[in-house]
Amino acid sequence: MIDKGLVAAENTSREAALRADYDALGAHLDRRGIDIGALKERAKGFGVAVPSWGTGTGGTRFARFPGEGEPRDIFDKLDDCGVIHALTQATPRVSLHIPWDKAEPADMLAKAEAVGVGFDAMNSNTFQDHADHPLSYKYGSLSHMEAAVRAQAIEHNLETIEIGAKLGSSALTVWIGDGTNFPGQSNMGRQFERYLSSMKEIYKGLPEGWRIFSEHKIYEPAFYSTVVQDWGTSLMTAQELGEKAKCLVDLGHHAPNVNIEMIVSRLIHAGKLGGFHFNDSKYGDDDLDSGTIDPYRLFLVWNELVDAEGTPGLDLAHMIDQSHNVTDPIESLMISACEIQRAYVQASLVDRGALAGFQQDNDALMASATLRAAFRTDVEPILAMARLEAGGAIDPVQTYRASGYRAAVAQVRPKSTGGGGGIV
Ligand code: LRH
Ligand code: MN
Ligand code: MN
Repeated sequence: MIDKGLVAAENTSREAALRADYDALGAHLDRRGIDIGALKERAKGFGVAVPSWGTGTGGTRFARFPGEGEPRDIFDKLDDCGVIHALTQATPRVSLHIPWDKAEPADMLAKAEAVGVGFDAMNSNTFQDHADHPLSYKYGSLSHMEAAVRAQAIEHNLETIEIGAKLGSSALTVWIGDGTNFPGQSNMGRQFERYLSSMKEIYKGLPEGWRIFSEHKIYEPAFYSTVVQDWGTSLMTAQELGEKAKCLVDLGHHAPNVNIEMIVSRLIHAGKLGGFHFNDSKYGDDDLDSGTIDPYRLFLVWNELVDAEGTPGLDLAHMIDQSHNVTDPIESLMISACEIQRAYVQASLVDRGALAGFQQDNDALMASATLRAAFRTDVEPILAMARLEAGGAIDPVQTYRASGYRAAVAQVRPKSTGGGGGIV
């Protein structure tokens, strides 16, 4: 883990500059009628879950280039997640993927407690074959033609819930790769019906207080049609299943230029928004660090969420879903957590009264300028002060580098081999 003394020393070297920046920003916001202290408290209350699978180096469909000190198992991954939370104070939970993270639940709980994190939504996996599943998912899982394959996939989801229940999780995210590569390969209507009836079986197995999230994705691994390809299908699914079913929006799962913030608004309207997989992308499901390609889009998504605060029943699971090929995953996940938190704080300083007035008057120019005024405000001193006061690092990445954590774990974690891609 990261030595607390090191964090304190690193913070001491940056504290005077931070206080000066924070005071200057406070005076600036005060002139705009905004209380910096209230924003700092919001920043402190923010949390986004880290994906266990994001702590390892991902790959492309072509190759994987492993880094030093890659986590060997869920216990190493939890160590890494503990580091991310210790430094950012913004990632209190971890989202697990089964079977990738299968281990004795009591041991996972003990490890999580030791490193100071809890568990968010569980993820099932029927987009690849499992060593202990006799039947293949090559031609689908929950929507497969064969009842036996569907039953095996349903059973896996129920097992994932069972593991999650022992860990204190209360949600299951279902993403399937089912679809087709060629027109005519499958009857799209009947395939969707098979999917729905499988999901109904899983829904019946949800324990009290649990929710099920359906995650849509436009394409990949299926390249012609995908069973749960967009938010319309996801919404239909959630509506047909019932109250405990919600939709999960992975920002990378849409066609380029799709207005994701509007999808968010519609799902809130329907009472069916359940959570997010945050990441960024330029072309497809690129799984790049949040806020590194289109930070304005991230801000606009948060603008909808902040605007909807207080909506009855709106209870969102915020998670990151990324894959790292050329960066240290811990650094990338810290950057993402901070960028998501930044968008949240920036969205929190939108002058909503003024915005409503401009909308009422059809003053498009000033309405848009009102959003951009919030987006342009550099809230870094607020984020850094929130981290400092919560016991984190003013500069998480530099503090992490100074700690030598990666080199230290590389001593005990054997170098993993490269090979093909695989992570979706
Ligand atoms: C699919 C996806 C889904 C999976 C994860 C590994 O592209 O976004 O959430 O569980 O990637
Ligand atoms: Mn995802
Ligand atoms: Mn994805």
